[in-house]
Amino acid sequence: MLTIYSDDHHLHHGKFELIDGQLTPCFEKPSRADMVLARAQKVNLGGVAAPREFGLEPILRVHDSGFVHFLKGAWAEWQAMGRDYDMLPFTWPNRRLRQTIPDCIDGKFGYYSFDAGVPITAGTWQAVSSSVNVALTGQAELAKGARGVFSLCRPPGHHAAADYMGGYCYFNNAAIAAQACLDQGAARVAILDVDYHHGNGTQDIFYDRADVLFTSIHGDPRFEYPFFLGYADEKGVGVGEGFNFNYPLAAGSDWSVWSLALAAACRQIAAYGPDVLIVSLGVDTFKEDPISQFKLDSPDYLRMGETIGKLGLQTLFVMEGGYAVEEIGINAINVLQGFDS
Ligand code: Q9C
Ligand code: ZN
Repeated sequence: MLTIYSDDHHLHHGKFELIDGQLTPCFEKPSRADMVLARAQKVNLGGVAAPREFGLEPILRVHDSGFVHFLKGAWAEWQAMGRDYDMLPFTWPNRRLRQTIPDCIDGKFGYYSFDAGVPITAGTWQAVSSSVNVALTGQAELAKGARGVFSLCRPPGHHAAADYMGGYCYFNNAAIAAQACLDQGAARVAILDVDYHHGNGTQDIFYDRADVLFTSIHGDPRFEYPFFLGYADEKGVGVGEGFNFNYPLAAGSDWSVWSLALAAACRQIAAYGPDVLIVSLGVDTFKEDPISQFKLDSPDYLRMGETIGKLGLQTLFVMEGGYAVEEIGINAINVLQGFDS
């Protein structure tokens, strides 16, 4: 399987995030993607190609134009305030607050985010733009006929909605790739989100649509981030009703439990009959993951890939989370090797 990868992700390296009441070095760091790339090369997964440039047009098919331009100009605005350390938001338009876009950078950042897990640095715009190009280049390879392609995206994307970022995610790489498939003539795209966290951004983007089926297996939001979306009764709305399926699981879930949810999700995907499958591939379900509470082991990822492969669909794998850096390469590439087997 071909891997699409750009070194530009190194340009995004936030310093701190707020965890358990403490400013902690960011878990979402460049070594994550470096380790996945190293493993793909070590096992000869199937070559590595650089992304092509797609510009803003495919991003604007999914994201709000005000949001995109805020992100593009944010660092310059921050610097104009005489600030040269990482940007972080700290106030959000909660219930009964005005949904208004203030003039100042701190107000705008709050408006266009839902948590403080999204540091913006000097290189963030270049990194997030390249991450989208990595996803779109993978989609283009799929359109040319590949059975499976791996877009080694970093930063990840599935927590980002049309007009807000959060949870280490800025642009929703998987959603942008799905929309590109539709814009090139696909009738239906299925998304399978196997990251430990619910893909709230992806769900929100396609919630009122029938042309994208969204399925997600994740830590139950009653106890796990993102807390405010990802419950089993979220089925879609309007013409989108019946095209959204969440599988929230208890803390401590291992493969015996997780694989039942995967089987159920695969049945939904097969019944939908999509032209293309996009997998939001997070491996933070791993038993040693520092911020997660599932118990998958490295060989389980081979079985995960095999099960996905049995759907017999053209499949784009888009990298999302996974914070056990030592094993992230083995686990992510195991999914792809299982798929190819
Ligand atoms: N104390 C992805 O995996 N922070 N994002 C949790 C818990 C947010 C994860 C803090 C985790 C976001 C792409
Ligand atoms: Zn995650």
